[in-house]
Amino acid sequence: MQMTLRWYGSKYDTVTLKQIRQIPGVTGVISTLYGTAPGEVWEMEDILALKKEIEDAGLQLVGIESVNVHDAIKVGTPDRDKYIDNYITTLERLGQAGIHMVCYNFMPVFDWTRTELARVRPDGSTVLAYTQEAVDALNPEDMFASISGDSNGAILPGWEPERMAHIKELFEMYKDVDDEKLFANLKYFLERIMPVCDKYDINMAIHPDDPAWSVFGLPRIIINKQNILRMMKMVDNPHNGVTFCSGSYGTNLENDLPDMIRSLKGRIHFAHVRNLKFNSPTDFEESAHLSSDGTFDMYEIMLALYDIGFEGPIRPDHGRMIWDEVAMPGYGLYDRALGATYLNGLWEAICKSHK
Ligand code: DNO
Repeated sequence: MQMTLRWYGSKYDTVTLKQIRQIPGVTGVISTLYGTAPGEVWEMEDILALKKEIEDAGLQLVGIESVNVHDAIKVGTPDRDKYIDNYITTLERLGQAGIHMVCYNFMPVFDWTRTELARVRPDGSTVLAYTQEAVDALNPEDMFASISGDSNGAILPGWEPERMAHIKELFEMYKDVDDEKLFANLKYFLERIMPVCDKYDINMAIHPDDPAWSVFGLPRIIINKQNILRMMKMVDNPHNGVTFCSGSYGTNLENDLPDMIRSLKGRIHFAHVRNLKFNSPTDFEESAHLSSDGTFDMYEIMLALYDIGFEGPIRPDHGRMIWDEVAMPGYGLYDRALGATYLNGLWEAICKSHK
């Protein structure tokens, strides 16, 4: 596996490439053109400039998180082909630039959903947290306002103010879309993009829905083993794969994470590894990566990745805000660096004990 860190680009990130380069064992970053809107074609010169900036800092651009999918594609509106054509052009350019992994999601309206961005833990760190009760008490239109005050001024991925301004229209667009329609629209999208992925050897890595259940009545399908295996089968191409995100699948305690990893052998193209601490089945917070700080056995997760021969990029995921750092919630330097170091330690121990 290759240890990476997510980086939003020098215009948006508080963390510098120099800092990332100094985390032991981190050799690459996962980045994106954060200023582009879903559906836009990415300019080749912007892709190459991003790559060059990262390489000049002594790191590798290992993949993209995310090339976002326009809502027309998820809803399956008559103009979806135009947006799929744009997506294909972007993939072509990424392929030509030597980038072979693209993370995306197929979540309607919202990307990941949290109800608190700065819950204070007993040690004084602050973390992202979710309670179903808070979601049940809110209108979707109020969701954005309720959390944006805690974002430290950052634009959160998937919560861009321009999109959130149209939230009522977005909900309207999805009103006839149920799980089956969403599956069919995903299949249509994947079938159209697979030829360009085959041509340029691009691994598509779908990110799970987070939390792994329906929020505000919207359909959500990338939530459990049964559904991802269905997705792998419906477009049975090795380039159709997943981002295995322990923190997202792990929101549903019925998901057996190591078992899911083993069932996806060969189709995990990217791994996000982090822990969650559950206070009740519908109230969880994003703890430190360390097993004993949360609910998951991180050793078992890393062992499952080892067992399937995982060789792709991995990254620590959301970190706590510690040591008075001010950064995008979940994406500060310090706790993610600790996470990377811890995961590298587990990996080294697993490799050596299996020799
Ligand atoms: C949250 C991230 C997600 C992820 C997208 C992928 O911090 O893991 O926003 O990047 O869902 O498209």
